[in-house]
This record gives sequence, C-alpha cells and structure tokens, in this order.
Amino acid sequence: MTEKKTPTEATSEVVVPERTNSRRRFLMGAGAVVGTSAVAWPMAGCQPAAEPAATPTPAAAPAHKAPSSHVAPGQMDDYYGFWSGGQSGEVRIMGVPSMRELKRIPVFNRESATGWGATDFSKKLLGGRMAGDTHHVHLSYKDGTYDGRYAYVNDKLTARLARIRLATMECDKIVEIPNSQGTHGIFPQRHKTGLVLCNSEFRTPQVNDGRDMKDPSKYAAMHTAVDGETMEVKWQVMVEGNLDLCATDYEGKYSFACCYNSEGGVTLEEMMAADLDHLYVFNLAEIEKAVAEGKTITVGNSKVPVVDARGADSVYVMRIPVPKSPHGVNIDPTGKYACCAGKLSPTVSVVQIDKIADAFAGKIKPRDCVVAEPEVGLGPLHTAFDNRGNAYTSIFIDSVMTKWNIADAIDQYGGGSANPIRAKVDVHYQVGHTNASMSETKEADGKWLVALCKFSKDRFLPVGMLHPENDQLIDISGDQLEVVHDGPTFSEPHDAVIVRRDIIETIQVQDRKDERFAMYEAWAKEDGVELQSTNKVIRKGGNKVRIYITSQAPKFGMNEFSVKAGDEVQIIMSNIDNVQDLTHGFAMCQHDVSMIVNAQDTQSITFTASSQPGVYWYYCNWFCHALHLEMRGRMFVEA
Ligand code: CUK
Ligand code: CUA
Repeated sequence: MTEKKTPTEATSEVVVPERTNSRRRFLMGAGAVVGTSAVAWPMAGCQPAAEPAATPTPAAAPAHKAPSSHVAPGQMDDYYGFWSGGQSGEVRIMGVPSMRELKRIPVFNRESATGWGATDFSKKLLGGRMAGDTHHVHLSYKDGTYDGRYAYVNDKLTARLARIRLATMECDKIVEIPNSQGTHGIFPQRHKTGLVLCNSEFRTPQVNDGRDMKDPSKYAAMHTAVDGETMEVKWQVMVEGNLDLCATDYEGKYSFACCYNSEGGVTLEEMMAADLDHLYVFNLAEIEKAVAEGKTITVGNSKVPVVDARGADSVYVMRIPVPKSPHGVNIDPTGKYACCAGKLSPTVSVVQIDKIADAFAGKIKPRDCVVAEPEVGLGPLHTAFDNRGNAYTSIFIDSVMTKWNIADAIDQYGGGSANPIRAKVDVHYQVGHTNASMSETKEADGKWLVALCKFSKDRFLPVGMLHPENDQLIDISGDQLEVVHDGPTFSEPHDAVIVRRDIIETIQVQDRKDERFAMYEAWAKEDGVELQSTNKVIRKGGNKVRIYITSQAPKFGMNEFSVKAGDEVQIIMSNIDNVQDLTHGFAMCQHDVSMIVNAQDTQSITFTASSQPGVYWYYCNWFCHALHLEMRGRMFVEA
C-alpha cells in the first residue's frame, strides 16, 4: 500500500512559506545591478526530481462553490485559447474559461488522424521534416487588436514559421528561416498584418558551412522579418548576441528581443557570467530603408538581404542593458511600456517606449529608457496585463504569479513611496508562460489569466515517469488572484493567447479558397475531369496512377479499382456532402494511408501499391453515418 495523502490531509499540513521575508534578501536599489546571489536558484528549479514533496507549495483549499470558470454542459466558452504544442509540434485550441480542449491543429508533426504529414499538400509544406517544437503562437493584427485571419507559430527545432488560416483552423503555409537555428520568439506587427519578426535563439557561424566552428566569437544570430501575408522572408538583421523572446510595439516602429547571452558563451557558466545582458530594440524604418537602398549583404546560399548590425549600437539596433539573462518581453496594452523579465534577476525592467527615439538619436543613454524595475520574485519569466494598469508576471522559481501595478512601479523607481506589488498567488508548479484574456492587444479585458506550469508533481494521478504539466486558470477580475482550475496537458504547450470568441469566425464547410485547391484544380484540368463529380482511374504513364474518387455518406463514388503491384498511386478524394461536420476519411489497409476529408473539401495522398498482389480494403475512417462501417471498397492489386 502506498501512503497517499488525501487532498484534505495534504491541505491541513500546509506551511505557507514566508515568501515576503525570504525575498527581502534580493531587494535591490533602483538601478542597481543585480549580484550573482540569484544565480544558484534557477538550477534548483531545473532539477525538480531533487526537490520532492519535502517542501511542497500545496494547493489552496478547494473552493466549494461552483468556480467562476464553470461552463455548464451545452454552454460555450467566452474565449478561444490558442496554445502552442511544444515537442508535439502542433497547436491546440482550448475553450476558456472551461479549459476544455477543442481541437489540435497539426503543424510540424505527422498526425495519423488527419493525415497531416502524409497528404500531398502537407508533405509539400513540410519538405520531409516530421518533427517540430512549437513555442509561441500569435494571431494577426489590425489596429492593435486581432483581425481573426491568421495564427503564426514558430518551430524551434528546424527554424521555421508556420501560418494557420483561422477560418479553417488548418496550417496553410510554412517557411524556413535562413541562417538560423532555434527560431524561438516570434511576434507579428500590431498595427496591421505586416511583418512577423522571428528570433534565432542559437548563435551560429555565418556562413554555417564548416568555417568558424570552434570560434564562437564569430557566431551571430538573426532577427528575421517574414511578410505575414505572403509568408516570404523579407530581410534579416545580423547581431552578435543571441535572441530569445520577441515583441512588437503597437505602432510598427520597433521590435524587441531579449538577449540572455550577451557574453557570447557556449557553456552554461559562460552564458550566465554577466550581470547585465540586453533588451535589443530594432528600428524597423531604418532597417527597411537600408534594405531598400541595398546596404545589405547576403549570407551563404540565402538570397535574403541581411543588415549587418553586429557590435555597437547603431541606427538599426539599440541594446538596453537589463539584468540578468532576461527572458520574456511583453508590451502593455496601452503600448507605452515594454516589460522585460529578469529570469536570473528578481526584477522586471520597464522600458518606456516613447523614450527610445531619443536614445536612438543619442540624446539619452539606452539605459535611460528604463523607468521602473520592480522586484517581483525569483525567476520572473513572462508578463501579462489587465485593462487597469496592472501586470502579472510568472515567477518560475517561487512558483507564484505576481500582480503588480505599472504606475506604482514607476513611482517607486523614481524614489516615491508606492509599493507596486498588489498580490501573489501560488501556482503549481514552476510556471513558465502566462497570458491574460486579450492581453497582447489594446483590448485587454482583465478577466482571465493562465499560468502554464511546467510541473504538476502531486496534483494529478501519477501516470508513469512523465507527469502532466498543469495549465492553471486564474480569475483576475478582482483584487486578488484566484486559481479556479487545474488543466493537465501533455507535452508541452509553452505559450498561449486568449482571444475573444467574436473575433474568430470559422467556416463549417470548406469554401475551397485554401491555397492547396490550386494544386488539385491544376491536376483536374490536366486530366480533363471535374474534382467533385469524377470517379475514375487515370493511368499517367510509367507506373503512375491517379484516382479521382468522391464520398457522400455512406458511400464512396467508386466501390473498387485496380492498380498494378508497385504502382505509385495518388488518391484525390472530394467529399461532396454539404453538411456541417459531415467528415469522411480515406484509409487504405496495409498501406499507411489515412486522411481526413471534410465537407466540400478535397484532399490527396500518394502511396506505393503493395508488391504483394491481392485485395486491399479501403474504408472511411471518420464516423459519418449509421452505415459508416459499410462505407468501404476494394483496391485490387494485380501482378
Ligand atoms: S519559452 Cu520557449 S523555452 Cu518562456 Cu516562450 Cu521556455
Ligand atoms: Cu464516411 Cu465514415
């Protein structure tokens, strides 16, 4: 028998740590450089196995009233949550505040359910790569708020940026970022659907062809601009420091990137050495001017123009010194402040954005743009906002969310007596990202906050060696922070945005406006057929066979067809049902073929027919009808 405590027993043993007192040791004077005393802390946080239940930060007592997040059966949520999917390579859609998972959108991953990674279109986008690591998902903007058209998501693993068309919630574009590894922070411009800025976190030799491998002083990183409409890479800025998280202002003037490795180190110790690193500010107008005037280079095989901004501050880039190995940078909903979380410093550095022009002009020092540096807790990572002038910073090492007031932080920094800290709440445990409802827009509404916790430890039934993570929902509508929901998640959403539901308008049957339809139409034209009415086998010469087939519940348009052993078979299937949610699939036994075809959609998939002659059943693998099981047919593979 294991000696498991009931939740009640666990709660009764709660010893609330004296957080306030322990934090005093790290208090710093305004503008002071943080010492190295905080350095040891994150290491403890990185080794959760070494800190077992001996020092738990247990849950608050369970509330017995219905939580404010309760969404009754049959009721719908007020918000769409777009969660990145981490190592799964996907994007997830959650309902907020219920925290119910509504959909998974495959992006950089192979997914059996939909055939993503196997269909012709997805293979074309993926180019043979079948793994990804999505960290940051952001939506396209107009006039400082979401326009409901696109979501963008990074792939850290292969330095790519993908776009999801929100009408269909499907990925429609993927672009690879040249001269980059570890594409991490991304952020779209907020005044219109303009550029999507992408940071390479890992510095590499430029050109990375075997030269300078052992000389990290020659490594550099890229801040890359992708056109959010065409998804073409427009330009890159080369800088010496690594670039972590990204943000844009509300006016289209600047983009921001945190640099935690100003040392240019390649080992942990080297990267942590300096007490000050940088918040980079990119001057977009000056960069675009340089690109237009051809003051650029190219790097390696890439044709993308590169502005070389390595070294000192220039008209292109300014480096604002901030303590220490900073991580997240977030812009408040008024557009006035950039908040850069210290990670190895217990502070958030607040940059007043309208001072930046003077710093670029040399009238003030870059550091003079910092107007507050409140102490928020050990290991601050990311900051979200409400519509009442408050900020909410996720504190990794302390496992808390800290609510603080921006105006009071500025007052305190200027020598005033205000205490900016408003409230703290324990979260469970080791919170990474946080975000609040509409927080990344000028329409922040201060209702809900999520804390995406990296470890759940004792919060859920154990399920083997890997525990779920824990996405906690916090009610921020009052003065205090109230944790109202635990949401276990599988590997490993990093970030999320919470979007008012009226902004998103999806289609219920395919409108055939996706880019991939041009591909199907071209094939149909070549073969002289109509996609949505043709059931026909067309031999293309050699061993290539194209098969047009329709589906309408509960039947395929073709009951059987014949191919030869080893043929390259392309199935082009059109679902001609015109009914919401009437999805069919096409699955071919023993051939690794499985794909979804939604109402009025067309999809195609190519495979090699077995070398073993015989009967192979194909069937509909998405439930569509009482006779769904009978919706099948035979492929005859002839010798
Ligand atoms: S993150 Cu990607 S490694 Cu804070 Cu957005 Cu953690
Ligand atoms: Cu068609 Cu199931």
